Amino acid sequence: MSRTLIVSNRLPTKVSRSSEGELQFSPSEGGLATGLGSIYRRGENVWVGWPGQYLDSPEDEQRVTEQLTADHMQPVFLTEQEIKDFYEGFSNETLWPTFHYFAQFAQFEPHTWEAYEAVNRKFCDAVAALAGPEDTIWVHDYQLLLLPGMLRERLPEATIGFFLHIPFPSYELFRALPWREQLLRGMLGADLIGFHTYGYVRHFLSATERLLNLSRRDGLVETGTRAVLVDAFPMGIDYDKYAEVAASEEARRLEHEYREALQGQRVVLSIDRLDYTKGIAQRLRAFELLLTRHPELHNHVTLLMLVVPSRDQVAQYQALKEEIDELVGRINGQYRTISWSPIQYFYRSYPVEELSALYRLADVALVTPMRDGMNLVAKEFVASKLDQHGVLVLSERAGAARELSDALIINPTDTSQVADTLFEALMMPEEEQQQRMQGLQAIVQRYNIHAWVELFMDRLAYSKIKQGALSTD
Ligand code: GDG
Repeated sequence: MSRTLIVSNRLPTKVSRSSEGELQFSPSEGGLATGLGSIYRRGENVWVGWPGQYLDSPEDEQRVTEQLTADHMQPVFLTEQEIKDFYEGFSNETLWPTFHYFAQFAQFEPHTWEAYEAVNRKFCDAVAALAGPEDTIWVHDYQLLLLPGMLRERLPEATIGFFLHIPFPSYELFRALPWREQLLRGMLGADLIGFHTYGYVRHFLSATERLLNLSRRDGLVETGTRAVLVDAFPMGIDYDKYAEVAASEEARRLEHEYREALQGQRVVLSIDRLDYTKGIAQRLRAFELLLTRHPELHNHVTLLMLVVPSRDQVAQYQALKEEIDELVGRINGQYRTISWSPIQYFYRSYPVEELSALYRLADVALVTPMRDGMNLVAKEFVASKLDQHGVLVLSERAGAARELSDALIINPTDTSQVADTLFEALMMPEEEQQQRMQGLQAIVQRYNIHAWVELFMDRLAYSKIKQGALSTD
């Protein structure tokens, strides 16, 4: 029977250690895990990836493997050095900043590149050991750009799809990478390469043309021996699941509890992983400007800001955490009263019911990344608004802005515009809110995660047929 093997750096379950040293299993946060969470358990499908924790004994590895394989997952274990060089190093200090236009943060270290190659090879071994000839292999994201090429060498006939969850940058950014040709060739091992938007597709095609001299025809890149299909697939969410949680007794109860505690405040909501790409500090400055410009809002509006800890071993993330702590302290220090705190800041992760209660509660969702492949938080907010009250303020530099045109679209570096738009959102008449929300819901409901998977898989099957036709031409 044919299966789909999903391959990504992180598994949807993460392993951690309790303070007593016990192994614990919990769901991973992040767009990929939440997005594909409902897919991988179907049939005989398997998800291959790292469980997010260094394990120092074969017994622990054995235990984790047993537990995960029983739930459709195949772990790939990383050594401490690999975590440092492959994950924190090349993935998060070279590729992540470069692809998000933070070139000034990018490190170019030959030893982290070597670790990146070695870990991609490790994943290749794990997938090759599992894959049957009928299986479809679907590789995800920037940590595994070399994997499709390695798999193609090992399994020339395999059906391989690749999807990039972050932006593909413009040629001028991409060409700074010393290993740019190898990275492109790695991706081109796939039969189908998917991105969230046509903008990213265009950047990728331009890079293959200018760096590898490859021509393209009908959306296919000709590599000399094969033709690779490249297309845009804007990722959706499990709409029904989010709507269902929002309708649950628990989400309603929590919303009621928070509403009581906030005593009639209007609520602006912000939810992100801690990341410099998400524009969290700029957002705080825009909120501060709103308070400066509109004293009438004092005591009446609260920014609820959830920041989920992420990559805290990387220097820039530690610096950002300090900057946020300081900004929140300064703004609250300046404006707070005995009964009002302008910003309620939480630095931890929450269960989905609590997130859902916050989505329900919010009058405005403020989503202002500097760069974001897609941004699922914006879509989850929309799906949770069962009463269609609420306004989405969204950065033009999130992939989601292409689809969600009924949001109030802003330029995240224009603090003044963000502050004014936030004011407009807070003042928007109920009827306009409902109209816009209906438009947003129609899009998010229709182009949901199931439609996304189906479309990607259909195109992958089509590209394979096309490939067969080309090789017999
Ligand atoms: C990458 C790309 C792209 C957040 N806090 C909690 C929590 N979350 C969940 C949200 C959402 C996910 O994490 C975040 O997804 P995003 O899409 O916003 O951002 P990234 O993690 O950066 O994801 C991004 C995505 O991949 C998919 O392709 O959209 O552009 O950067 O689902 O709900 N979940 C829980 N507790 C929290 O406290 N349980």
